[in-house]
Amino acid sequence: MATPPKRALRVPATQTRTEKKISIEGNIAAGKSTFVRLLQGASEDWEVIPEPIGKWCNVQNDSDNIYQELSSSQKSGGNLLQMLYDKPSRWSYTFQSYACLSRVRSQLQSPSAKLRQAENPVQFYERSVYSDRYVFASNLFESGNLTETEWSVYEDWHTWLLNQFHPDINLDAIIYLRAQPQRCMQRLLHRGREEEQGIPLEYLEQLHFKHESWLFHRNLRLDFEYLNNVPVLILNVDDDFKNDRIKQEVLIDKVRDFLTTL
Ligand code: UDP
Ligand code: DCM
Ligand code: MG
Repeated sequence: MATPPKRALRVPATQTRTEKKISIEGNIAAGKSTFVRLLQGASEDWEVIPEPIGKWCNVQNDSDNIYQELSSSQKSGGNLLQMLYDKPSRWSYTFQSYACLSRVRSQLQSPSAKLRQAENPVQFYERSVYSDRYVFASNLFESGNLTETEWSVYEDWHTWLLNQFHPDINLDAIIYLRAQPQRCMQRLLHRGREEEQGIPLEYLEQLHFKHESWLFHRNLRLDFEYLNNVPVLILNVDDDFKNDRIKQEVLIDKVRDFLTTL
């Protein structure tokens, strides 16, 4: 008898899910990964889903058995992030499709067994399918790196896909890590991710403007009605918090207070 195809297990669409889903948004190198690491250590009830950037820098088909025969050095796939920054007019559509696909896949993971036991479970995502579209893809379209056709195709499948996964993938809240583009540039250079070293300040300014319009001024037109009313906590992270225990505690306290309002 033929073996049925493997399907990823996920929680069925339900209004009764107990965990809150919160996205951590912010510009490139604002401090999101640093911040979610803090959250991970701050409560047993909190779980973090990092951005799947490893996949974007080494694209490969997980289900393709051929790779099982290869050594790890031979497995190396394309570096889509590098390709995006080298030639955005060629690779923006491919990158944005893959970024969103891999994010949907990682964000539909069921909560861990530990989280399912928690009294007040929270899943924190590093970014969301909404910043993929309303910050990055939209900005690439406005700067001429996605054609009208590519943008229409992207918008069409993005809306359809999210509606299929509604309400599993819906957010209960957003935390916006707000930092000046100059500060992000400093952190980007300090982090030294090779693919990003040619990013100009102007690009971070464009992305900042998009975040501000979406999450600070809240005047961006969104196709998902519920998102207009999702609560947003704004945390200023211009000052270094990575190396300052007091600042870390202040930030975590703000998150705890925010959670009590949801
Ligand atoms: N960073 C820092 N101080 C902070 C926050 C971040 O020095 O208060 C550094 C961090 O160590 C990293 C860089 O800034 O080298 C970017 O941070 P992260 O990767 O967390 O940013 P993301 O791109 O995830 O928002
Ligand atoms: N990125 C992008 N488009 C997206 C999501 C991310 O171009 N939809 C890029 C921006 C950064 C990297 O991927 O170069 C993510 O890193 P970070 O977490 O530092 O913002
Ligand atoms: Mg990060």
